[in-house]
Amino acid sequence: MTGTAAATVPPDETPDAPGYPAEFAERYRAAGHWRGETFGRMLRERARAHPDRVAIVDPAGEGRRWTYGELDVRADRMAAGFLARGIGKGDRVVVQLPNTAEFFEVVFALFRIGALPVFALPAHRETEIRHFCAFTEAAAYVIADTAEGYDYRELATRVRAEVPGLKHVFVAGEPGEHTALSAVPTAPVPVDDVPAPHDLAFLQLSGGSTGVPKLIPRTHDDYIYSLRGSNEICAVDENSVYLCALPAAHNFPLSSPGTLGALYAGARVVLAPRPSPDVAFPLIEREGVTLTGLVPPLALLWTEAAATTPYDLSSLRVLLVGGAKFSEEAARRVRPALGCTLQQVFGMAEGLVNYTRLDDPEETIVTTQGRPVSPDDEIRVVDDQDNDLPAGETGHLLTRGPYTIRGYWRAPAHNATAFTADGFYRTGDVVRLTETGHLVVEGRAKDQINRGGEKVAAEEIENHILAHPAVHDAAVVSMPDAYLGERTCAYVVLREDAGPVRSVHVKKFVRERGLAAFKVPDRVEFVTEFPQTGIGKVSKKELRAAIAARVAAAAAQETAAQGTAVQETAPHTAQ
Ligand code: OOB
Repeated sequence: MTGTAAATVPPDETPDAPGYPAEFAERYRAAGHWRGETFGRMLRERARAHPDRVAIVDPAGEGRRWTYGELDVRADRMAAGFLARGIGKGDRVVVQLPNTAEFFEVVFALFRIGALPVFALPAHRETEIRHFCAFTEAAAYVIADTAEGYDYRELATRVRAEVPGLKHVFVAGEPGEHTALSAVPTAPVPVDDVPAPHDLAFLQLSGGSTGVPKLIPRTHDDYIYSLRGSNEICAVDENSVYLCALPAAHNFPLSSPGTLGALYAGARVVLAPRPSPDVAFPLIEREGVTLTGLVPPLALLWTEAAATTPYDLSSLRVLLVGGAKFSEEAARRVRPALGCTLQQVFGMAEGLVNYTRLDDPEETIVTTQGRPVSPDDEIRVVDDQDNDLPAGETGHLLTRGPYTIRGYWRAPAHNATAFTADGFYRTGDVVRLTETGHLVVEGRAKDQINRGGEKVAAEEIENHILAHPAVHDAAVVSMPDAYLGERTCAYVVLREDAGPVRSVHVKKFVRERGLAAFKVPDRVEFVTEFPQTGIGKVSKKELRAAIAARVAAAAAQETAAQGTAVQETAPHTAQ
């Protein structure tokens, strides 16, 4: 699958960075959005201004605290080592690291030489990593030895056997048969061909709704603008302490305002190996964390855990919540439970980020998903035919602006439909604009499941299920879930001659194809045929309604059973 995807899109026929038209680039520069900064220079400038200030706190192992000066020197040495191994400007490097200090050492080294990190998540497995390495023709793949009980070196061995072009595997920790990351750094050397501000800085992953994840090309100029804008809106300055609790490579903790926003401001980044309250709360107390970002299920967990925690969370000023819809009910609990201001974030790796403002009325904070970062973010809410809707009506969100991409990387066919002719990105989100210009996310038109912020492309999973020899057809839809908001349900039609297949077999089959665990269907329903739409397509709307009804009925039954149990036990307890 991955090999063919790479082979069908010859690199020289499609631009790597479907660019911003000149008139827009000029406008964004004239407005002061694009200021000609690069990540490499940004770190150098901060290191010169305040070399001894702590930049990164990594509590793993015996704990590390790197100053700006130290991070700068480390990035230089790592950059020189990468260059010495033949990795240079424009080369792609798949980075799959947990929340450790090396993540920053590696990505700033790559930024400095103009090589492009491809941001994989620790949850990704063989199928995804093979695709990233093959499709981007990656020169190198950077991993940790093990994390959360998983051995990435074995994964790398398998990927390397399948992607011959992958020259290097660098391992933070014990390298096994690969190369130790610690063996890479050498004496710093001048970099001849430094990246320009309009050059690509990295490739981010799309949540996606297609068979394979698309790659998002972001430039230094556009991304740094989103950091600067986010810092201003979230009041991040040199006294801020940002806790990175979500996976560092994801766009939300990376840039909204995230670790890179914090480093841009000269603030301190504290890395949490896991986002659970038992790990994060002690770090908040110890480091005086002032802000962090969470997906809704974790925000719920934190608000519950805060009630009984022995840790002092009073340094926390702002909790950003985004990645999936945060219910109004849950949003109302944040301030009383954590004593901080909630900022809802509705963002996307493709660009556009919306925040509620710190001084918005509480009602706006709890009932909307914010408004855009930039005055030059263009927002359209349209009907199915791309006609603009009257103000306040619910429709498809289209957007264009100074930090929103104009196309995915090497995906001309997909770009033809994912963007309008005049460059608006079709977000796939269904929204409504309030009178104050805030957006309320009402739903989604894209064929994706948002599993508490983790995105699952239905088509991707359907393709894997279809590979099962007993499966005739598959349709993956979302089902409501009290904790994650949504989970995945796979409807499956078996072949007539298929032997007995159970739900666990389908789940195991998908897992064994080497996918991130969050993509394995939560539930499998067997049916003999799918409901159809008027024009003979599978009606996912009906499938969603059917599973939602079953989930609701089961919940009602459970509540009723509990009620009976209470009634039955009540006389006894009363005695
Ligand atoms: C963030 O980025 P992605 O690329 O993983 O996912 C983007 C999609 C959006 O198109 C939307 O469908 C959904 O995630 N989403 C939300 C949301 N925030 C994101 N849906 C409802 N309410 C929200 N607050 O998820 C992301 C990137 C930067 C900052 C924050 C989140």
